[in-house]
Amino acid sequence: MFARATEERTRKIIHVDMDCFYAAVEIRDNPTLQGKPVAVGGFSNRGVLTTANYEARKFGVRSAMPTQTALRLCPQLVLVPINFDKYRKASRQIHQIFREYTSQIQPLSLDEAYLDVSDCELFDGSATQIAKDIRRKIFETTQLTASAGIAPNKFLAKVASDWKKPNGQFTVAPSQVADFVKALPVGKIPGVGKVTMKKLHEKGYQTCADLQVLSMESLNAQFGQWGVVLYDLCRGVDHREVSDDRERKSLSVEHTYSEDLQSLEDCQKKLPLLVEELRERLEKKDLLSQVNSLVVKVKFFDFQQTTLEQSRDKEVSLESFQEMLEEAYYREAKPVRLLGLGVKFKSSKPKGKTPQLTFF
Ligand code: TTP
Ligand code: MG
Repeated sequence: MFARATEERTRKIIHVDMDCFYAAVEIRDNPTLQGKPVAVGGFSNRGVLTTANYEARKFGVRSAMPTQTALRLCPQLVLVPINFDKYRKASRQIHQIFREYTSQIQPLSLDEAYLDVSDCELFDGSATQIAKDIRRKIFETTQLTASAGIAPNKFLAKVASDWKKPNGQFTVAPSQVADFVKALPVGKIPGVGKVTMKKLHEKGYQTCADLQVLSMESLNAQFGQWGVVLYDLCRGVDHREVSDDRERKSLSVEHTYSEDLQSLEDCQKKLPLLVEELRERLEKKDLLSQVNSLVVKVKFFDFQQTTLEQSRDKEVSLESFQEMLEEAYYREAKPVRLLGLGVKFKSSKPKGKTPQLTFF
């Protein structure tokens, strides 16, 4: 009679992530690259790689690594130019496959998405089998391999998709959640990027088990409202829905420096932390997939300010912002008191006459 009115049902979430996506597409289309260490991108003046295949990763080559560093680690590395049209085409094919299983799909980037398959009746509702079938179909259609994580929520599904990479999958069943989450480093928690991770490490928290000893009040006092979410996350509880968040229009981070930055080089040195903060906030809100354009704001010592917005094919990456900052800085080339980085989101509303957004 007094049963809880709203029993929460266990969800089945799959996180699909293509293996070394851009590189895999390039190797598929040029079989002479097979077996060789390959990286994509990195040709611009401040060249940074977008990704590398597993042969190159054996040498320590990584995404976002400067080309010069990568070539030092792996002199025989083959560099291939970026070809977004091809990646977009593969991405469209993958999404079409997803739609055969569920309509609840949340893309995170071209090669990554969450699927809520709680209502999918195929394979007697086995999410593990569904994930296997999705990966099989992706390979059949695109000749590319994908990895998957299967879990009762987005946090654990995403962690699990890395477990058996490349070309593998891992399931965290509801009964395994408590054990699985305890050993996870705090850096795996969604929204914990480099900045928060450093804070947590300084306080002596390395794993989710370390955080579990803290009361909700204590987490709230240390991290504000987000501490309350953290209380759940470190226990493997994550209520975020698989859905697009299309209503928010922009998000930004900015910093005023106590001493003016005297050169472009000084400004560039400040960028990694700002990019990291921005990415962290986007990840916390699961908004990375919604980014439509990037914005850089530079306020000079005399309060004159300039903003630069770019959209096509821009990723929320250090490399993109470095290029934009260079352009914005040289409009005036004088000491800088404030730097701001931001993104604008795709709009779900029909295009029409809307007032210009005030950005920062
Ligand atoms: P990821 O899924 O992070 O990486 P990946 O698919 O290359 O490799 P993994 O097997 O570990 O999943 O990113 C997907 C694509 O996004 C990647 O192929 C290239 C691009 N990318 C960038 O352009 N810059 C970056 O810093 C990262 C991380 C990815
Ligand atoms: Mg990937």
